[in-house]
Order: sequence, then C-alpha cells, then structure tokens
Amino acid sequence: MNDQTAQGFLRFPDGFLWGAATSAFQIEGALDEDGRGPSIWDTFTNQPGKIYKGQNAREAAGHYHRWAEDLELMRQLGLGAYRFSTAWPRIQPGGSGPANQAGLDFYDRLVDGLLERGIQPFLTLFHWDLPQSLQDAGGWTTPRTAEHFAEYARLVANCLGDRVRHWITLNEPISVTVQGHLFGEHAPGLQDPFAALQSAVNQLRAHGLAVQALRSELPAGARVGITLNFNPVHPASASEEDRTAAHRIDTFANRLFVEPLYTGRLPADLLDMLGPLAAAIQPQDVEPAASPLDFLGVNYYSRLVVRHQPDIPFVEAQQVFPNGNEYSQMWEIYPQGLYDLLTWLHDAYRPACIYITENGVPVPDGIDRDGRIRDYRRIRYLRDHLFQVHRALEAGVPVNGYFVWSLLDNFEWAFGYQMRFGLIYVDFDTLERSIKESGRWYSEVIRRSGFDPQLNHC
Ligand code: IFM
Repeated sequence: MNDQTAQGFLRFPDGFLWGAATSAFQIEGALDEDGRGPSIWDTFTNQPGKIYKGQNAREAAGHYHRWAEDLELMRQLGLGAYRFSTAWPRIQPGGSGPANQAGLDFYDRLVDGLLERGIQPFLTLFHWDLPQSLQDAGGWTTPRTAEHFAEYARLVANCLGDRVRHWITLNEPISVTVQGHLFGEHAPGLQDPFAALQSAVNQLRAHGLAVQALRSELPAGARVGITLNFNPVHPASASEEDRTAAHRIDTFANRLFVEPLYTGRLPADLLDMLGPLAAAIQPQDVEPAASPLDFLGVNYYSRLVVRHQPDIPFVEAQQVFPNGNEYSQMWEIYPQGLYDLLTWLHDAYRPACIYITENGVPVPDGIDRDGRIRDYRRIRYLRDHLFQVHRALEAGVPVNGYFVWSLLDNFEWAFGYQMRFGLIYVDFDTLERSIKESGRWYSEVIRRSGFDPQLNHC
C-alpha cells in the first residue's frame, strides 16, 4: 500500500455503491443463437494469429445460458450494482432497423432478475462488439455509425428504460481507437492513423447523439454517462524531452475523449500534434459530445511511463517498463495513480458524479486441493486501490460507487482466456463457477461498507 499512514477501519459513505462489471462479448457466448448477428469481434477472432492460441468467444463464460446462476452468485456476494453491456448485434443483428425481440428479451429477463435481488443495473450500450454489417459500411470511420448508434440507444431505452436507471453510452473509446484502429491488436484490426482519428471523432459524436436520444426516451430520474479509461502518464526521467513526451501521450491517452465531453472541442494541442493528419476529420463533429452528463464512468488499471522516441510518428514517445516496479501479467501495479487521476478529473472538469466502472487485475488463478482459489494478489490490488478511492473521497472527489472488473473470469480479447480477472473462477471446460478468496473478501467489504487496511489477508 502506498503512502499509507496508520489508521483504522476505512468506512465509505452511506449509499456508496459496490458493484462488479462484465461485457456481453466477453461472457455471453451463444454467438449464433436467437437471431444474433455477427460482430467485428466474431470476425476478428476467426482470423488466424489474432487471439492467444487461436481462442474464440463462442462459449466464453456461457452466461447467455447461465445468467440465472450468475444472478444468484451476485446475490451471494451482496453486490449493490451490476454493470453489463447489451450486445448491439443481438438487438439489431444487421446494425440498423427494427429490434430483434429475442435479443431484447434476454436483457429484459436479466434486468428483472437483478431488480428482484435488489441489484441496480448499470447498462453499457457499446462495449466493442460492433455489428459486422456496420463495419462493412465503414464502421467508426463514418459518421453514419454515430446515427445508427443513437437509433440503437433509443430501441434499448424504449425496452428497458422503465427499469434501468443508469445508462453508459460507450466503454473505453480510446481502446477502440488505439488498439482497434491504430495498432490493429483489437477488432477491426486496422493500422491506420487516419482511421484511428476518424474513429475517435465518430465515437464522440455517437456518444453525444446517444445522450440526446436517451434523454428523449428515458423517464426523469434516469442517469446518463460514459465510461472512459485513463492512464496517468509519467516521464521516464526529469529531462525536458521526456517531460514533453509524457505531455504528448497524456493529451492523446487521457484528454482526447474527456475534454470534448466538457468543452465540445478536441484539445487544441492534440490538433497541433496531428498536423496534416487533422485534415481527416471535421473537428466540429464532436460538438454533440458536450451534451450534459449525469456521471463520468472511470476505468483505471495502471499508469504509463514514457520516454522521448523521435521515430514514433506524432507522439514521439514510447512506453518503458522501469525495473523495480511491481507488474501484473498485463500492466504495472500503481494504486497511487487512481488517487492522482480522480483528483485531476475533479480539479480539471468537475464531473457532478464519478463511478469507478472498472478496476481489477489479472492473476493466474487455479483451484487448490481443498477447492479454494487463493487469489491473494487480487485482494491486495483491490484493497490498495480502494484505499486510494477513500483518500480521493476525503479530498472531496464525488465518487459514488466502485465496480470490480470483473465479476467472472472471461474472454480477455486478444489474450483469450489466458488472463483471469474474475472475483468468480470459471472452469472453461465445464463452465462451473467458484467464488475466489477475493470474492469472499469483497463481499465482506460490501457488507461492512469498508475495510481495515491494516489487516493482512495474504
Ligand atoms: O477486459 C477489459 C474490458 O473489456 C475493458 N477494460 C479493460 C478490461 C481488462 O483489460
């Protein structure tokens, strides 16, 4: 735990929401059932060499058929909220046109099941599974996809708006832009800076149009937000060059999406950095993104340490991994970054309300002889990050809830099933579920609305 001073039990405010999160493509499986259409991730996972060991999400965690069992597990954990995404290709198999009723029915049952158990649904409309037919027509490189997204938002709001209070438009648009359109590590697998930039602008536009559509369909009292992921950026050294490199990456990784939400404009220094590339976009297309929000969803996993690297186009910076820091299978473990991030967002943009919509760590868990899953590293990670959330609350940041990523072990995109993020272990042969030690620990945190940071569980 970083910079922790001796103190007792850390209590979170009354009404603080404790949740866990998932996304449709990562857990549902049943890709060809009940009229679901193909998504860009179905296509991408079928291409050789894209996913660890050629794995796919045809079954994933089998949630489409095991949703009732999963609801029971959520109840057992004592969750106050559950963040899930609706699969656009289940609801509009071709990406536009009338709703596929069977697709909507699935989420209808899920929402009723959550409410029966006193668990608040947080619904994300887009967590990366774009209908393939929209990709064939240009995907996020065309503003038409933004119009289609608003229509889809309207359909879902009409069906579930009487019961779902919290709505999230997009999940992590920067990942779609960078990993999907610049590095080609995610669907749709493009490596094209022009397309990347267009995807950013069109996602911002889609978000704004969807907020407007949701506001016109949802009852008063509905809460609308977006989920962005952030990585505080630190220079590898105190040199002027490294500090400039860190600023450039920060503009791209952290400010590209949040700034238009609060100003209606792309960051001016971003446009300078892009130079001739900026001709690929109409900057005024992002104006709808400034439609007022009820909350900001924040995903936090790690920070970035960068150094000057003139060979890298536009940003002239490169990530480095200093020796001596603690790393997980994917990223550096840096809890202090969550406090820094929350206080920065509060100071810079004053969001009315923040939910941590994802935070978690991959751990190579296994079942011990006695049936227990001793994922102590995850407990330490969650404890140390919650400690920083508590610090941010004390500093006056309006954090209203926290969601662990993830409820279940699931399909971790290009890493396939190699990365386990769940509070609940999934045996991917049998789909049997078992609550991990971290799930039991989190359940106690929820029950007591806090924890004692001095207690060492590991
Ligand atoms: O699994 C992903 C999730 O889909 C989006 N946020 C980061 C998680 C861990 O990589």
